[in-house]
Amino acid sequence: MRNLILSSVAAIATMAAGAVSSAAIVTFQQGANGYSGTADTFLVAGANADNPRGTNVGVQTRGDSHGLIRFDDIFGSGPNQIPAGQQIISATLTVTTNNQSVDGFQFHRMLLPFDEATDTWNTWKSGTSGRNLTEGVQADGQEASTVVEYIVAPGSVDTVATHTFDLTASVQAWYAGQANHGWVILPASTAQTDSWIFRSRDWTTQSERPLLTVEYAVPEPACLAIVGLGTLRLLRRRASTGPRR
Ligand SMILES: [Ca+2]
Ligand SMILES: [Ca+2]
Ligand SMILES: [Ca+2]
Repeated sequence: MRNLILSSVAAIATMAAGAVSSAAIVTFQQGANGYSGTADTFLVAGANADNPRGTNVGVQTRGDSHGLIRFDDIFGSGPNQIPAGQQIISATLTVTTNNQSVDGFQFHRMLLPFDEATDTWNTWKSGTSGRNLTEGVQADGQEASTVVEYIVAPGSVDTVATHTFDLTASVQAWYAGQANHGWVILPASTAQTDSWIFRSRDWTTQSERPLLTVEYAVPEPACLAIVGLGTLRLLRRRASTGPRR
């Protein structure tokens, strides 16, 4: 009986360890695994201030240009979605830079929806639907969050390469129920002239399109509940086997 109890303890320990190692990774990239929920575009002053750039193969940010990107349909019970009742461990965005920049940029969570098919530099000064009267998107707590979700430090996207940004807090907030309107990428200064362009979801080569990677796991309280239940059963077994000894 002691051996049985010891083996049960070992099984529970394995179960607890297994819960930690059962973390799953799901990726979202336009055209991969049937995913088609990426929306991306940029808003730019000047000649294209009234022209949507949603079908452009790049997302451009600089002093007078704001990048926008969103991944829809990432939560749900589908085969390549994040199911309910999990814990988001990490979330990263990986992009392929094809026009590098020495400048700095920052990601902010969008608080209002955007439409890559219709939105432009000038539609974001409409004064309607929550939008303010200034061209482009502002991190004013109205159009976009004042919180910087990720700082792209000067010099960190100065090569033609893939670049990855930790945006865990955003995905955790969306998973917790906040509306997922994606991110705006703003220049650190309106005076910046060195464009940063990464390949959009419209880029021909699927593997070079923006990639959202999310790792999730069974939340700890559930693991503890399983262990607790096992301990309770053990104690009962000890109690029931006690008198036989
Ligand atoms: Ca696009
Ligand atoms: Ca605006
Ligand atoms: Ca550049």
